[in-house]
Amino acid sequence: MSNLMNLDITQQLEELRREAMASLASATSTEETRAWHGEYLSRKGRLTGILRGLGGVSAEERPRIGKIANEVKTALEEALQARQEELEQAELLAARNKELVDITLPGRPQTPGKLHLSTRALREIEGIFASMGFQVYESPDVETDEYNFQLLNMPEGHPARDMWDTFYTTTPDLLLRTHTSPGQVHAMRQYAPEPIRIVLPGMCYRYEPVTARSESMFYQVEGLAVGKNITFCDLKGTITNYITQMYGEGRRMRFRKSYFPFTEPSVEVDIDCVICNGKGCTVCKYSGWLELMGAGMVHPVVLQYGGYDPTEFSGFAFGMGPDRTSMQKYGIDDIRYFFTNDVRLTERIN
Ligand code: 2NL
Repeated sequence: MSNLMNLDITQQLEELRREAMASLASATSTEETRAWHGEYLSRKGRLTGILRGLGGVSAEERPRIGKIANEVKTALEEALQARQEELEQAELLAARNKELVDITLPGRPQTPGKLHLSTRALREIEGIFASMGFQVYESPDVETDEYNFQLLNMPEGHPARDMWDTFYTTTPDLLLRTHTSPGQVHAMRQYAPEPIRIVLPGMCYRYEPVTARSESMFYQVEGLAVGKNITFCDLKGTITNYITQMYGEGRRMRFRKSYFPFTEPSVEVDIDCVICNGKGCTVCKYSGWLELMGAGMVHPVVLQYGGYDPTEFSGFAFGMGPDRTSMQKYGIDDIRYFFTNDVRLTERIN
């Protein structure tokens, strides 16, 4: 009876070893090896279960069976250790490969920086007028009431002041220019009585709600020519040449009567829509025409304020919004794009 039982325990141990080894070999993760440890080697595991049976083994047989049990235990522990290391290594490698950068892949292309569309428009316009002998003149964004209004034929209380909702500073009479025209007066006063031909690009400010069509800050480019015998024909010729260089040969052009306090007579200059060729589209709001600029002959009073004798001198002037010009030319439907720093705007013109 005792011998039978001993044989049985020895067999059980051998069986357990075989089964455990096979099971361990098929474990595919450290998680599985931990479960395997629980099943075979833990305090509640199957090896312990078999060894409980040792209590019924005779005292002479116990050392021999105990030795076998220990051998099985050691063998399983060593096998576990080896398998665990193997799997840990594989798991580490797999985790690393998942994050691995393939250094043989081509790099992401760097997009070269580009000038802002407003800057490009300003330079294009400046270049065209430079070809006709105009110089670029710049002046401060902060102006006095005198330069922004009074010297432009708008004394205090003049109704035309209502055309500009102005940002005032906390210093009396100091404001953000509502147009670049005060710079033209600076230029006249600097150069009179020499004849001048200048373009004046710069930021202007108006206290207006921001919409798709108007921003509270915006670029303006003004032009001014003062000299002897300058006529409305010179204005027409200059603007015609500008339109040809900017939009190509053969555009239709029209002048409509208008009003500005600083010019007389005053006009608005339109060309037929460059998007639909005058058929009507969203850019020209189905009118077939694009408003390019305001213009006119410099008002005698303004010439006088600028230091030129209006009986001897005359001049023409014009003003346009270059961002609006770009919108018309490239079909951009919202002026706010010019301030949102989205590089896709610069891609419009390439
Ligand atoms: C517009 C109209 C204009 C001027 C600007 C000007 C300047 C001086 C004297 C006379 Cl110093 N005129 N500038 C003249 C006519 C129109 O701008 O709608 N601009 C966006």
